[in-house]
Amino acid sequence: MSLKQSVVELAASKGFSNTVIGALEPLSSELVHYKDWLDRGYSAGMDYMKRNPEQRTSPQLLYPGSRSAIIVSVSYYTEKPESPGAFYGNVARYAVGLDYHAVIRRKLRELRDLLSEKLSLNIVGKPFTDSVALYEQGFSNRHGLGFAGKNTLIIGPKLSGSYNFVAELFVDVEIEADEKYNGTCGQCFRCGAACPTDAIVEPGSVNANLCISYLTIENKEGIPIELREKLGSWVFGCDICQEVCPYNSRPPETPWSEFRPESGVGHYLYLPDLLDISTDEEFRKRFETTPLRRPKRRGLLRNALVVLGNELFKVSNGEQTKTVADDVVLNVVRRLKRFADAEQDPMLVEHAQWAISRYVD
Ligand code: B12
Ligand code: SF4
Ligand code: SF4
Repeated sequence: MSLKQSVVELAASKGFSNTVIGALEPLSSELVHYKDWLDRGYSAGMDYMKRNPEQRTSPQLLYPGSRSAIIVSVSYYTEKPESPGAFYGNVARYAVGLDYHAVIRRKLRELRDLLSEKLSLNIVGKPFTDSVALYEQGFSNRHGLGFAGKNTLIIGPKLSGSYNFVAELFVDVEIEADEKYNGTCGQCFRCGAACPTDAIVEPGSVNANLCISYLTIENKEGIPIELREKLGSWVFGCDICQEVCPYNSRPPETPWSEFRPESGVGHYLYLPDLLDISTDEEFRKRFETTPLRRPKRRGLLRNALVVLGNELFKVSNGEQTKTVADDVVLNVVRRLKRFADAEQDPMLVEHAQWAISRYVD
């Protein structure tokens, strides 16, 4: 069995869905698209994306001594139950369990040790996912982990779909690199049609300024008023452009318990309770081990206020499909008023007032 076959088999035995090998050459053609994306202002407030695009597209600079990269994907998909009802916010599937950065790094270290043991090599390897200056989309697309869908996500072969993380183990052994995978979206552009904010500005380009995922996770400011309604019930991230994708019609479930909803916050958050988190310390205690820590208390409460406003609008216009008792609704309005009176942050106060204004008596 070749070295590559062994790597692929051992990675599969650890639960990784797809594994390919990347060569450490500069991603020169990908850099052109990346720079164009930046020039159009699509990176919004993510200043780290603007820093040194050449470095991001130079995998050979990332870890001196490495000779190849084992590029893997792993499913984070779990079935989403029906919403428990009014005032619950939707959590994107990638975030329902434990923080993937730590989980994947640990699994990749285990893979490195397994490779060393089974192949009788002393492999030095560095594991990464979504945490270093590497254009992972361009890199994994070039070496056939999947193909880049029109929603820009990597869609894996054999109906493994796009509900997958992408990660890399840079190793100091040379392994034959893989070529591009020739998948295609064909004539489909369902993701573009379904995106509530028209963030997929053209096939293969997402303008983060408009993307709910950006607005609720990376954005450090308020949510622009004209986009608040479009968030619907998404309190953290957004999966719409994946839910409508035909390649996700039978997604494989995650192989790891860490990504299951029981391990983290789950698929839905009861939003009025978030208003009781009054300090950063309390917030950390509740969310530290999950991806929801990223926007901090300020960001997550901002999102919750917008979704509560949308829920109040729905309830008071009879658009909520499940019956909600009047006293429950009035209690939410009271909690919002209390929050607006006690909160020190002007941005959050403004969002709370907006939410209250969405309730039509
Ligand atoms: C910044 C970022 C974001 C931003 C910007 C997203 C974007 N599309 O650029 C925001 C906050 C919006 C975001 C959202 C999400 N993200 Co994000 N994000 C990243 C990050 C850190 C960088 C992405 C990047 O480089 N963007 C720059 C642009 C230029 O790249 P791109 O457009 O995606 O490039 C592709 C296409 O444009 C196309 N392409 C190539 N050449 C050309 C040429 C032309 C002319 C055209 C038109 C297209 C094209 O192929 C490229 C490769 O796929 C990566 C991790 C990393 N370090 O790479 C994770 C990453 C992309 N995110 C990920 C995830 C899971 C998400 C969400 C699904 C989370 C959620 N549920 O809320 C959403 C999906 C939204 C979407 N449709 O993109 C995963 C995706 C895994 C996968 N299977 O693809 C990644 C890889 C993290 C990881 N390591 O697993 N994300
Ligand atoms: S994540 Fe949501 S808002 Fe962003 S591009 Fe996809 S559908 Fe549009
Ligand atoms: S919904 Fe259609 S166009 Fe969009 S990524 Fe999936 S297959 Fe491609």
